[in-house]
Amino acid sequence: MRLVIGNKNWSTWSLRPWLVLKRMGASFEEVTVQLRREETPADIAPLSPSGKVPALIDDDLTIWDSLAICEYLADKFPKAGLWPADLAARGLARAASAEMHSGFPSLRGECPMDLKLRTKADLTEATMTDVRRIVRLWSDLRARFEGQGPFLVGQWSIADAYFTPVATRFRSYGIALSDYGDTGAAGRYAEALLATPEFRVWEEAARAEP
Ligand SMILES: N[C@@H](CCC(=O)N[C@@H](CS)C(=O)NCC(=O)O)C(=O)O
Repeated sequence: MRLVIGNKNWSTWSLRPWLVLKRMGASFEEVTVQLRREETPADIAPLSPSGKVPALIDDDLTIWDSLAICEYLADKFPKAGLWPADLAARGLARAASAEMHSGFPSLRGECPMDLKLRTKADLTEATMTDVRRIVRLWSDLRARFEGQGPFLVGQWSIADAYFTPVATRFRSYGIALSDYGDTGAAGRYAEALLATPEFRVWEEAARAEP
């Protein structure tokens, strides 16, 4: 398998399936396309029909879009446990991932992932609303699955891949979750996401990018 990704410092959508592949211990080749360049569309075109990264190339099949790639991997490798076995936990993990994949436009637009950045941002009301919702979502699921592990629904799942870039944004833009309703669980969850060995490998590679 080959995973086509963008720059590690910026490409949140690439980070998600990359984390999933690493977490499951899959062997795959990374193909990196430099984003934000004049030649970027021409470089992506032969690799991804949507003109966007990530894309997973598995023999003669190309799957584009981060969530479809994660679902494809979960289907192809059912023993990897990429979604929880429990029906309720799986439904909730999927709902959280889908909400991230399609939502929070204000946070995404105002606070793009930049792993090297540390600042204190003045957020707009719309972004503050996004942050409050994320804190609520994380707090509710952590309360429900607290006894089952440190991740969103206990054990690590695709949902955690979806929220790892969000945790980096909170860190980069100096967003204190306690200002948005967190009583501790959301902050601890964000720390757990940033502490996984897989994310640390990605982050180190991002730091080395020019
Ligand atoms: N919904 C898509 C979004 C993919 C996306 O927007 N990728 C960006 C990079 S993170 C991209 O390829 N942009 C093309 C460009 O910068 O020219 C997914 O989940 O994969």
